[in-house]
Order: sequence, then structure tokens, then C-alpha cells
Amino acid sequence: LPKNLLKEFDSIIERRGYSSRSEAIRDAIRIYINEYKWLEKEEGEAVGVLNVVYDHDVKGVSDELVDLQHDFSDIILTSLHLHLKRDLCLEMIILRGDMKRIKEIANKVSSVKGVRFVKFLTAFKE
Ligand code: NI
Repeated sequence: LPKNLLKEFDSIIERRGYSSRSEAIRDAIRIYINEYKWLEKEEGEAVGVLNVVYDHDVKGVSDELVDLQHDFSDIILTSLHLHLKRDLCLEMIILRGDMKRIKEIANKVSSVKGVRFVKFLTAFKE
């Protein structure tokens, strides 16, 4: 491991009150597994949040995201919009449905011009 990576890791686990590095590594591995499980899973139902950060000043980005959400209204329960900064928005799209369909919207949203960051967080998966 690069020294500075380990240093940063150690300072975080110290602030979070871990008693040992191995305990923190176990937690980190669990988070990693949970994070990537959904990527490997092609089928089955899932519930989660698609977090989308986008540049509000890019022409057409908001309209395109709204259009996409209409196309996927079968799996979208609701969405929440936060104006982060003057030019930056966060859209949290709550989804429930088949993994295939969730991945489909995640990919489409990722390719919209002006979108800076997309992350799906699963709350429940079958
Ligand atoms: Ni906004």
C-alpha cells in the first residue's frame, strides 16, 4: 500500500474510534463488497437511491434528466432535488425494481452531458 494512502486511512480510523486497523479493514471490505455486489447482480429486485450530481449550467441537462425519469417511471418511486451551489444540483432518485432496469437508467443518466457524478446505493436487494 502507498504510504500516504495508509496514513489517510489510519487518520480516519483514529477519528472514528476503531481499536485496531484490522477491525477497520474488515469494515472497509464489507463496504466494498456491498458496493460492488449490485454491479455483478444482473437480475432480481432492488431498492435504492441513484445519486446524480450535475452541472446546472450545461444546456439541456435538466430537461434530459426529467425526460429520462419519465421513461423510467415504472421503477422510480420519487425523487428529491437539492440545489447544492449556484451551478451544481443533486438529484436523488429513489428506485425500486429489477436490477437490469436500474442499471439501464444508471447508464443512461451517466452518459447525459453535464452529469458529473452518478452513484447507486442499494438499501435492499433480493
Ligand atoms: Ni438545482
